[in-house]
Amino acid sequence: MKLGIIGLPGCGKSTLFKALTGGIDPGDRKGHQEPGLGVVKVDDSRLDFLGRYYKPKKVTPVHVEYADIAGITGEGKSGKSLGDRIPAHARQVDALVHSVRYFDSFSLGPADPLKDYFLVEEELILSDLASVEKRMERIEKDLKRGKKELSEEFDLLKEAQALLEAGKPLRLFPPAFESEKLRGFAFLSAKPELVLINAGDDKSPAEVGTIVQEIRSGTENQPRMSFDWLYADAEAEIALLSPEDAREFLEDLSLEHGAKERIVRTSFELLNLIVFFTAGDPEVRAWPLQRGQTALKAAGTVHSDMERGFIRAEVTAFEDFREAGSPAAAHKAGKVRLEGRDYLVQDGDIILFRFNI
Ligand SMILES: Nc1nc2c(ncn2[C@@H]2O[C@H](COP(=O)(O)OP(=O)(O)O)[C@@H](O)[C@H]2O)c(=O)[nH]1
Ligand SMILES: [Mg+2]
Repeated sequence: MKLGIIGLPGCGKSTLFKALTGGIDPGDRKGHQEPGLGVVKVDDSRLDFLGRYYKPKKVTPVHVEYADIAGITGEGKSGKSLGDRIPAHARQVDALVHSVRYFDSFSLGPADPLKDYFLVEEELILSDLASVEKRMERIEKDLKRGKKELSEEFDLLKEAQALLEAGKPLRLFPPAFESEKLRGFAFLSAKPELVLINAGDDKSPAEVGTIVQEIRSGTENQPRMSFDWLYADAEAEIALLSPEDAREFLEDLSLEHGAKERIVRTSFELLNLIVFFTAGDPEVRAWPLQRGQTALKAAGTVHSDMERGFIRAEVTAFEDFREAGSPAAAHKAGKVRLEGRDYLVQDGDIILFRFNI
């Protein structure tokens, strides 16, 4: 899972990146097009439990990759299309983390989160509009040459264009992320987006709540969006501390978990991801999976051979395993289910795939 942090210059992207990755410093990236990259392990107490039980050589958590993407300049109103100024990396991520400044800054002035949010959204929309129009021009020529098979794509693009021209993101146009014809464009305004308010420590949770509410109503409950907030400056410092010291500071901020845990959780929800486990001696491992996917798809996540030669899945819900205390006890209690390829995997399933190739 790859998440790209976007936002206006000085909104706190690099600070946020540090808070989320546990202190990795993306450095001074001014003028760089390469994003800072950081990989974070996703903590999961269920995985820890399985690790303690099996004592395998290797315990592998889910990993989340964050990219600190520079380059959104917020000059959309000047009439220039900024499509080419948004780094290509932004298209390759599974979701955007849109960082919004809610702290006053000496160089940038007082915070205006609502204005900043929509400025960046406009950039995403303009960027997508540029891609759509470029492709439409191309297709128009091909259609004249008789390539009729492109007309369906053209019609979809035309609908997307109308929406974008009205200043709306493609999140509102499901074919933009569902249709085979359009998915490949990786439209920015169609990506799942976590709006993350970066608050100064003089802002109260109630004040942040008001800002979130304002952006929410301004975006009219668009799908594929979620909201969260943090004190990025403080959390970037906390991310450097030992777990014990960190806990103390988090308590001072009335927070139960650090930004790292909270934001990963919100991102999982946003992307509709669940976790299943494979457990045995050489390796105990957590795997991310789209909610609503089948056992066959889960098998393919682990290994393509398991998908090809799939026979069945032996499934134990994590809570049942914990209660039973061992695989044998789980069997005896009738908690190990034999499931076929169409079984819908549930969050926390421990799965043994039987396959034959
Ligand atoms: N007061 C305050 N300052 C912050 C916060 N987050 C970032 N900053 C400061 O804002 C400036 C820009 O932050 P940076 O993370 O480099 O922004 P970027 O340009 O988006 O990567 C830095 O001086 C940060 O220390 C915050 O939550 N509160
Ligand atoms: Mg930066």
